[in-house]
Amino acid sequence: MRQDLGGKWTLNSLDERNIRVAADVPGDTHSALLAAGEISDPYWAKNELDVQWVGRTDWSFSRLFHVKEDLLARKAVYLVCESIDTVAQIFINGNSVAAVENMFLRFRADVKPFLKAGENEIEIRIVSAVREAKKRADAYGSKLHPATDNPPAGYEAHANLLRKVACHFGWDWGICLAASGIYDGIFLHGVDDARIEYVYTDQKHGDDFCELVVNAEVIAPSACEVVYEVAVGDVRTSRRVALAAGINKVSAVLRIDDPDLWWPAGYGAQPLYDLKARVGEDCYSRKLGLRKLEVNHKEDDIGRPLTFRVNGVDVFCKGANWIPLDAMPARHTRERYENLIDSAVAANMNMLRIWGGGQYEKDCFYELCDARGVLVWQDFMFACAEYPSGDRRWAASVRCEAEHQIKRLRDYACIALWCGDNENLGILLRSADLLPSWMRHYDRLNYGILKVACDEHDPHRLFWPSSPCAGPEELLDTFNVQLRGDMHCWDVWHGDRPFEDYYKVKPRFCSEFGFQALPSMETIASFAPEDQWNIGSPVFALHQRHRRGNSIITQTIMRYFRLPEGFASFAYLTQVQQALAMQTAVEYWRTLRPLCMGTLYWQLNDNWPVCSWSSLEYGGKWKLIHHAARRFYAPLMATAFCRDSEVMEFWAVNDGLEDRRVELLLAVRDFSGNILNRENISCVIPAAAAVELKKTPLTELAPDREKAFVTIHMHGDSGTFENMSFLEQPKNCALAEAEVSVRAGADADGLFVTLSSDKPAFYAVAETMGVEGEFDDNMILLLPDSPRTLRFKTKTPPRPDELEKAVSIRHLRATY
Ligand code: BMA
Repeated sequence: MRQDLGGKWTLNSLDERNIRVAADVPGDTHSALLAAGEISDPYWAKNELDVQWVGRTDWSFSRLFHVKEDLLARKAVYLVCESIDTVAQIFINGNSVAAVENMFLRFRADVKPFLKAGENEIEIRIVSAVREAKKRADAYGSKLHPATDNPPAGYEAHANLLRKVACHFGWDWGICLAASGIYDGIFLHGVDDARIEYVYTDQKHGDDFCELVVNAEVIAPSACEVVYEVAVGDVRTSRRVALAAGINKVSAVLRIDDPDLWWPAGYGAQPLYDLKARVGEDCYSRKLGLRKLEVNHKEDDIGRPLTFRVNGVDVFCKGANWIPLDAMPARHTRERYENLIDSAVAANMNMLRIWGGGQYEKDCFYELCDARGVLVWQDFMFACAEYPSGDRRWAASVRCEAEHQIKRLRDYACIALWCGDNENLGILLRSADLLPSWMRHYDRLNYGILKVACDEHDPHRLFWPSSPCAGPEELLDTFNVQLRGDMHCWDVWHGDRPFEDYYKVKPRFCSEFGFQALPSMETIASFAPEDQWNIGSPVFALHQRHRRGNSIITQTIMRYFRLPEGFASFAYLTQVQQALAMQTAVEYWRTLRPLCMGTLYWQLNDNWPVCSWSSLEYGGKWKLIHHAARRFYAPLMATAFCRDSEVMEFWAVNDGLEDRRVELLLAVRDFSGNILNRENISCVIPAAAAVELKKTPLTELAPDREKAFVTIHMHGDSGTFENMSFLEQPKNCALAEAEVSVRAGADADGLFVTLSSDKPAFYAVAETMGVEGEFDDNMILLLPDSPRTLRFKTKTPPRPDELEKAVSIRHLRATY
């Protein structure tokens, strides 16, 4: 019997401000204060600076609730809180029930002795995380290396002392709010006999069957005998089990013949079985995907691979890194998760990495990944810092956290591996002065706690000690070392290197690499007044958290392009260059398969409106790179690039399980669009392979590389794929001025616009400021006599003539 305690609570400040406002639970401090008008929108302009006091204040969440006699008639009445953020004391009717200090742990305790029939009060007092973290840092025996680079100067940076989302204190893309609150479920659970705590299955796959051991962890208030019933799809079994008082593990074995296997997106369907378990009167149900997952990281003749294999098939992992979807946790709604995950899948992604500076995600995240076929690289929540694993209390809490999260998540088909942290090993190996103490802390945490928990509770999944790293037991800084394990390749961004430097890198699996861009004008307008639309302005300085972010962006524009006129053109060009950076890396690395078997760029999403490496803006709007990702991650892709400045290589990549016959037209054109040189190739691109189509010296392709460009048109059963490459940096090319015309219309499939151009128009983008909606493609090449039709997706369709009026076009030549 459950009684939900979510709903309207009261939020009080425990200071002289004496603020008292209504608060939604689940919810956070800032969302409640914003709704009550106590603070202004922290995402607007420089308001962040005015709300810093919220994270420095102690808060109390409280509510009254009515308890009925029949709840109190139960043997035990548990209070269950999925996540309390973070250091807090729980009171019922004025009695202190418990202290909590880890938001990644579920709290559960029998509170029956504190309850009475009729009206009751619950209060959760949360101390300021900012002050508490500082206090603990000062009290810790030695100085712990905090995540210094990332929280902006002036903020306290000791998130490593608390079990709280690290980026709540700010990151190099993240606002510092240090929100606190009560998240996910909070309820009373009255029980008489056994209750199910966790259910988890072991899958053993044979040729045409899957043997499932369905284990349940069951808690019984006293010894008893109950029936344990399990059903998976229409196969069921039941048995009587004797339970002792306390924690019990019960199991049942089922055999599913000819199972419908679960596949990552692009490799097959995602059938999910209904799993139901019952122990006495307590029931449990979930969806379950059946698949065999292996990870190959055995030394080979090149180095050490990292290859994910699902149902015997090696999967080229294509995706991005995931950060928490909003700095105000009350806004973590299922609808927004769905929107982002759908956008990832629409861009042909099949893996997301949950980055260790954020949070173990809500169940709905993993449910959606299971349903859509998105593999999940799951970090434990440790990032870029030294952790106090020498502290017994802290270590015990993290042990419980790891166990809880593994047990909670291990039955999701999508989870592909457990990873100890983000970058701790790499950073510590570079910090010679901190090495001995940090190495001890790292070893105790990653090998002494996390690996042990994985081996015990999820022995069939790989534990990867850190990202990046060369693999279990190896101590190698793989920020730059290639050919072993996973790599974070940051030289182009952090090292101010040209995009062509990606051609010098051969990763086995690149789990981070990225390039920043400004968000769209629409998103810019949502955080900056018009007089601040300039990256030198104070508002832009605050909405850019990487110290050199704006200078790297600007300098790179100067490397490749002519200086754009006007802020909107500048913003557009930053998005074009971001897309080109990632396209350069991914297309090349995909041609290296099977040497390289994965690319996850940094980063998929934003947790507030900001200039960052994301491909989806705050709110989910696609940056141009996301449109480019749909192409550079296409299962069947063709590309042309010059690794040295003299030769152009043409490649095709097929990630699919079937050979593909394709017809290719490779053309060299001048800037009026005339074909100077063409070649038709008809060939088969074998399954799971990259094929070099040809290699041509640039001098043979075009006498003057500043006056020509290359187009690729590939056609086959699975549709058409197009790509283009310049032979020279665009700023040196003699681009023709192009006149693009727009015609809007509507048909049975909805609204569309058709774009035509008299001359080649590069990276052409259609925008609709003021009319809400998105085009299904963007950043395209418009060739004369080849109009392109873009579909317009919107919830509130305008008339075609209104759409036509709202559309504005940008393209490269029009920026100067
Ligand atoms: C990597 C990530 C993040 C960071 C990003 C950009 O190091 O793991 O910590 O936000 O680079 O600097």
